[in-house]
Amino acid sequence: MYETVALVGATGAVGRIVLQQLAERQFPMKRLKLLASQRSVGKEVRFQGEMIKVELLEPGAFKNIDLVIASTPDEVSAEFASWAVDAGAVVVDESGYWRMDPKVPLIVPEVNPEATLGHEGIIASPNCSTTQMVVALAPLHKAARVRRVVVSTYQATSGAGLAGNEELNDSIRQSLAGKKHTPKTFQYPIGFNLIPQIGSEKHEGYTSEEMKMVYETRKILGDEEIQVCPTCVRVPVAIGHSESILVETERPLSVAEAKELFEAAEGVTVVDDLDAQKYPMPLDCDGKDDVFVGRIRPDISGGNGISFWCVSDNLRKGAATNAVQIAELLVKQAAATAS
Ligand code: 11C
Repeated sequence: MYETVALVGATGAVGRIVLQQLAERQFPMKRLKLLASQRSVGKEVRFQGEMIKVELLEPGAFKNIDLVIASTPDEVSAEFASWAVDAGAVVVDESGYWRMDPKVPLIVPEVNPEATLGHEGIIASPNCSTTQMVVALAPLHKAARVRRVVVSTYQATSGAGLAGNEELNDSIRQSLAGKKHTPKTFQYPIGFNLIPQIGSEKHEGYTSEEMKMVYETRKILGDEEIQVCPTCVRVPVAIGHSESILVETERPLSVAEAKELFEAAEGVTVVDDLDAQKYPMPLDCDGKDDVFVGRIRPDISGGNGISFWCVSDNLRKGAATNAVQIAELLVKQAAATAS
């Protein structure tokens, strides 16, 4: 089973929430080891009332470890994952490095849990903007086959880690003080601004973040014919990515049917009453694990689509919660195999 767990990247924005989630969800483990780069070695992190020292991420660090949950930059994951797998551990990886590897399942437990069964030691968790979108699209895809998606994102600064939120605060402070803010994490000052670029140019003017939404959506929903046209925008919000989504399905869906499908879907909460001014907003979704959907309406531009608004805590369902849910799925599958 998965009794000894190593968390790689415990001091980062996502790592901290993974720790909270392991405790809140009472993940059934006997020992937790914290690993990080040299910069964080020796720091102490509180977990369930106990202080745990961060140890060095090195080839020998995974001896007697059953399960690794990792939130690191791509290049770190590229290096350490084989150390862990060679030592016999299963890695649940939140970086972008392994996601599109054909041998690596890319998992959102509410959507494609069965895909974990063929894993060869590494399981990837998707990009946060993809995760919330596929949780919402999955019930529509199952019922009516998704053909085309046009999505614009409004992504929180915490998507860029702790440094992103520090920069948001600095930028707002400097702006209010009438001073010039020199950005380090984002391309431009983010306070009182929007930046229509996340990642670098990847394909025909689309950024790496946008192309993740294209490729990862197809892999998770298991349909290479789904067309996705994304625009990813950084906004001055600390936590919670929002998305405006227009989805076209093979079989036309009415608004009432789409709403019923959302309401019945695991991991989706519908907040949709325009007259009562009820719709999902980042401030309300901060600290929650579900994907929130509202503003469900028909495509009045002549297409066969449904338009909706989707918000989720990018550090929780977009990252930490999804990874811990994958770990829970592994435990469940191991118990089913053993019985
Ligand atoms: C952001 N979505 O908001 C990114 C962060 O591939 O896991 C996560 C990047 C990734 O900047």
